[in-house]
Amino acid sequence: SKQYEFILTDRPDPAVGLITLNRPKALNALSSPLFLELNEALLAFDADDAIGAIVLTGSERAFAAGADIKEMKDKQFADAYKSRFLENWTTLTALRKPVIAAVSGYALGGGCELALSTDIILASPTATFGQPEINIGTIPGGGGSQRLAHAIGKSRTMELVLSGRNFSAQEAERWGVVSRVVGEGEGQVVKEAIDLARTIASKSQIAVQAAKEAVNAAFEQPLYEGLRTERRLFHMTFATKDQKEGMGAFAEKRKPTFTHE
Ligand code: CO8
Repeated sequence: SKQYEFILTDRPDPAVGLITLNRPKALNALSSPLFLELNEALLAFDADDAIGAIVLTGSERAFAAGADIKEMKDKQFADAYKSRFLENWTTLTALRKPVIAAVSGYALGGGCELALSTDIILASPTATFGQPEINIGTIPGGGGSQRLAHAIGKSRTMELVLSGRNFSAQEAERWGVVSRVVGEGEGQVVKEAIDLARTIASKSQIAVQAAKEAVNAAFEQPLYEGLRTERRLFHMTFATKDQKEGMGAFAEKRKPTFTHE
């Protein structure tokens, strides 16, 4: 597979793409060059028909400690605005395939926002989340104020974003920011994320894509529209071979073989 400078890519299973952020000396600070590579790797896995789900992770010490402060510190408004600084962070949210974040260590600022942009977050007990931008004279810019507010409500989001205090994996689990905290042990969170990705990849890709689109509608549309989106996608599945195979296999008491058609 392609060699990158700031990330590693791997295929722990033929149907699973793994991307590891790899700027250890900077705690995986999300520089622009890193983000270009990340987007390239995400789009390549997304376009690969053999891949059913993608896992995104960092190191034991840091998922990512934020956008690169050293790169940003002298930036001027005109340049940031004209170049749409960091707008390419939204590439991840436009993928068809599910992305699972496996978070160990620091997920701060843009690192927390990157995790929040994925579809499912699994956390190691060591994970530390936070939006500390207020401590350096700015505010979240990668969706943190919006996605946290959706996930955990106004009062908690205000407290975190205005005070800049970090929150633990346990708090993140209690509040529903992450789907679960996995057991202790080095590499455990990545292993469990790969297992989950493999499970998802064993389903019909069309059904998985439709399910992801339906759940996202709950965050992007009013309830009435979201319900209609879901129903239309549900009806759509009846035009697929995978639905015939899935329900046929159930009736015949055998395991389905999905062909993603
Ligand atoms: N940017 C650049 N370098 C970083 C960053 C960062 N965000 N975080 C850590 N580093 C570097 C340090 O400068 C240090 O480098 P060096 O060895 O050259 O001095 C190295 O990583 C190791 O860090 P520390 O020595 O500080 O390690 P500690 O264990 O003492 O502390 C912390 C770890 C607590 C994580 C600490 O490094 C820290 O506070 N980091 C900054 C956290 C932060 O404020 N993040 C938010 C950044 S702002 C942001 O993300 C805005 C997002 C906007 C997104 C917009 C999208 C559209």
